[in-house]
Amino acid sequence: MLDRLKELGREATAALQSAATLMELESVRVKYLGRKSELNQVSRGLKDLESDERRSVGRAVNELKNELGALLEQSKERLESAGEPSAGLDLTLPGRMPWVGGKHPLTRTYERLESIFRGLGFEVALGPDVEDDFHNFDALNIPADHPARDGWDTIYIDDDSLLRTHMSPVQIRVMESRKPPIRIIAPGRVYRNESADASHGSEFYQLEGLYVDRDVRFGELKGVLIRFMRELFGENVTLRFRAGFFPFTEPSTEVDVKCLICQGSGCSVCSGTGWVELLGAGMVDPRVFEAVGYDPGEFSGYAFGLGVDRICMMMTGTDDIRLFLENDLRFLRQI
Ligand code: FA5
Repeated sequence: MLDRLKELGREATAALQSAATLMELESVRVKYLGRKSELNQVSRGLKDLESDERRSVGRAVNELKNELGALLEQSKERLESAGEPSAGLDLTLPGRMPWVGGKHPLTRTYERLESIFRGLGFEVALGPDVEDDFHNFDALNIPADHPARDGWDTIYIDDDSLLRTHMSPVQIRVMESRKPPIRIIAPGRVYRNESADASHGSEFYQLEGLYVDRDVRFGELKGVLIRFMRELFGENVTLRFRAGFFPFTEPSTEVDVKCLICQGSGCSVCSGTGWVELLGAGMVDPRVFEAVGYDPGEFSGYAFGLGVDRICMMMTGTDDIRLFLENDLRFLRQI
């Protein structure tokens, strides 16, 4: 036994002295001085030895432990002074990524919509948040005394300036500035003086689309909207085209998607109906063409306006539109 201890001592000394890193030193310590080391086993077996042998082996074990302990300290100092990092550092652990922020879910949704429509040949057009009556209403065939104005609860700034209630005024601005063919999308924030609930915001985002050329048909509008919805939600999305009314389109339609929050069984987002209205659309009314100086006998077109927040809700499974503007990082990090 004493011979074996001597041999063990020689091996451990050589290993401690030749350890090149603190990590290597730590494994040498575990091997020769750790709980499962041979030296520790000898130590634990002392009680089974005859008393003479127990005394001599016990002394040799203690001396060896002290010697190796001192050697371990020396080697540690040697490596640390040579610039080795602490032995507690586990280089195999994955790093901690710093939080670098990210895009708001509404921005991500808009970017996705833009990329789909760009792929379908649309370019982006912009307009001002503060509009006048002419662009927000009159040119869109909604004169001052028209009851349809009630449909947009308007926030006026003064007699003739207001916060745009929808993105359709950008259609007018684009048509005023150029001739067909026109194929644009107009994204932006809109404002309505209405009280918010799970699916209605008083500030929200819309994306308007407009295509004007010769001989544009309703079938093309339907085709573009179906293609767009399938690109966005997948080929199996269930859509519903309902007859609708907008003063600036005729005929008009509203398009609903089967609620992706409750899969159509009814929830607060779809008000228990199983369907969520995502957009309004239709063929541009001849009176709109007249307002911008186009000949309605020569040109035809379609327009649509979709709710970006509602689409974002469907894409992210968010069941309350108000969460998007609360800026609670716990929510924003989650989706
Ligand atoms: C309009 O604003 C029309 N300008 C859309 C349009 C454009 C029709 C071109 C025809 C041709 P509407 O008010 O329905 O329509 O709004 C369009 C979409 O915006 C709705 O389908 C819905 O997805 C979204 N939306 C409407 N009101 C709210 C609201 N309060 N909160 C969140 N999203 C809304």
